Amino acid sequence: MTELDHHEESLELVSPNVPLTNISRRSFIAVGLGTAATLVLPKTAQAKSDSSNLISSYKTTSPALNPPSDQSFFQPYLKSSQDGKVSGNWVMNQGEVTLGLYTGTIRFYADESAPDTHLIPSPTLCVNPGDLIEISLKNSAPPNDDACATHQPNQPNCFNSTNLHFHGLHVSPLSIGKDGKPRSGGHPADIAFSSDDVLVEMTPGEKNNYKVQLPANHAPGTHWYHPHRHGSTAVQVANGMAGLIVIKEPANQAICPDAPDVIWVLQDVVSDGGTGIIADAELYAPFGGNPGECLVNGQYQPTLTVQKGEIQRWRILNAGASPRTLMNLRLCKGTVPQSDLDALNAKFAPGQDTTGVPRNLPAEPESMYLIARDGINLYGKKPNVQTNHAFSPGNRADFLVNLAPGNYTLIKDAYTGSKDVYGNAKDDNEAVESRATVRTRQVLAYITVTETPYAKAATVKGQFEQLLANGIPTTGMSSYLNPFIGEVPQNSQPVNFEAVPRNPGQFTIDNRKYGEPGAKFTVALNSQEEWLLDSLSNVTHPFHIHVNPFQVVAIGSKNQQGVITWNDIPSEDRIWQDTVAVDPNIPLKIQHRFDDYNGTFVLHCHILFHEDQGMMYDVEVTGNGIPPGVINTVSA
Ligand SMILES: [Cu+2]
Repeated sequence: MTELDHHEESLELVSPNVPLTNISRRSFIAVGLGTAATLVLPKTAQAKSDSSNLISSYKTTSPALNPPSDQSFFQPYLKSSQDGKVSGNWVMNQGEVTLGLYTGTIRFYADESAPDTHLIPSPTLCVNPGDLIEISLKNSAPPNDDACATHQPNQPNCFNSTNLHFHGLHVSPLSIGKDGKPRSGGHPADIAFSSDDVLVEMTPGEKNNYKVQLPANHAPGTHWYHPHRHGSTAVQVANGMAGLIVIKEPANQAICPDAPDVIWVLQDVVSDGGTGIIADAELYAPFGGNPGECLVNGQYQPTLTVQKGEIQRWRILNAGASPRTLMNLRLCKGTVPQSDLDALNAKFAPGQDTTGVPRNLPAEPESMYLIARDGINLYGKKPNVQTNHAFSPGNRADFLVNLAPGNYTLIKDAYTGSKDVYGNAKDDNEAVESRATVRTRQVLAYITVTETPYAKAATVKGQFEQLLANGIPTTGMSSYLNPFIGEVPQNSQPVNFEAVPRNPGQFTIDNRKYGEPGAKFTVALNSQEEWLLDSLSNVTHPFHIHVNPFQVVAIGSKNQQGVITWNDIPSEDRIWQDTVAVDPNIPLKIQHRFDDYNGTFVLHCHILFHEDQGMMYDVEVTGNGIPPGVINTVSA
């Protein structure tokens, strides 16, 4: 037995989140380099738990979603609601984890019954409109370091303090106090339960109950959850703390109901230059050129096998936290080797002349059919056929794919910006500057479509053709997605993102950092407003706002004198989303309505390293809305 064989055998008991093939490659690299890292590997294996420790309520397939024919393509564990409720007892823990090619001591979610078994990505919660999400979360991480007690405002801090955010959900942003009254933030000692309240703070040892009541008319969609405590958000999300929330389509809104669902959670691991993971304060240093890799469901470059005629619905989440994960998401024909992308990355090394060098790899494109952006269906529209999708941290994209037998490659290419509201990527000659992404292209996954016929091919084909002919029905569309009424007043306060990257960076909105006087919008319940978003420095910032989605209604073009020419989006082309990349010199007008829920929540840059360092505002909706834990019984 060779040394390499021995290591592979030692690692067979790792959690199923870590594929053996990845370990093999990592072992191979370590052996090939002749470093001491090989000696560490058996210890890594011992530190992990056998997958049989996992409680049986977690599955990777469920009748709630149509499973793909390929049962070996790893899907995150899944919990489905029963009798109107999905529940879990979770801990945030810290321990040694191997992700893709790297190993490090990082923070993760785990089930209370197996607290040392990391769930990366975290379980997919599969629910229906009107369901209750009930999560008891205990912070089992070690105590915070000494710097936690003395940190300055908007300095990354207290990396072991946490909370929970439900990104994309139209739910209350408040908690209910032990006195029975709605409240914002505080510690669990004063809280009976929380809805989507990101002002809550859970220090190590504290436990909080989350009861997130979806309204009966919640739109179906692909959403997600992650920690959102200002100061430690980026570290924890970058460590891998994120999971999907799928709100199932009611039968009258179903899109290609027999198409199998494939979940793709894209997470970025940032490495220390060797085989270690950067997991703490060093993450906040400007690191556009840092090594690392983007994983799919915790796997490095997995292969998805698809049967002939198996039209699939891909639900893709960009759970990245850093500028590295701004990307163009491209499906290409054929097998693109990683070496082709590495070669192009090398041409953008600092100091290189990139004149005439293509930003996006020349490759033969394959079509994907966008049916939802940020989880919200393109109601009343036909699927948007795309080959290159500008995809920012926080975004979701639901695509139908209809692939002929053959080989394909899904790649993370350099970000070029969006040319429209559907996220179609700009061509090379109009690409926005994106320093972090021109050096981090990679293969995300390989797809092989076999000649084996898919059992339900004829049924799915019929549904797909009907969808292409008729578009996505508006039947049952939720009231909070209705068109705006009359003139939408413009708020005179702009959302101007300004970044001065240094260590620590200077990240402001309209010259204010989070918590400073004026770093707040106050709006009335059920009012509608138009806001202006702009990036005043040469960096892209993805704008995200909690609780209510918005529509981009105009895309600007700023000349060198700062004069903006506006290109209005025709009303029939407008779509709903909750996260939009704001590129330099391309300001946006958005319209949103503050329906149903009062209370304070936040808007922020979804490059979470920027958020933690100040790029966040409070948004207070005044009035009497639906309190936490109360269901809105409106049926549409
Ligand atoms: Cu930013």
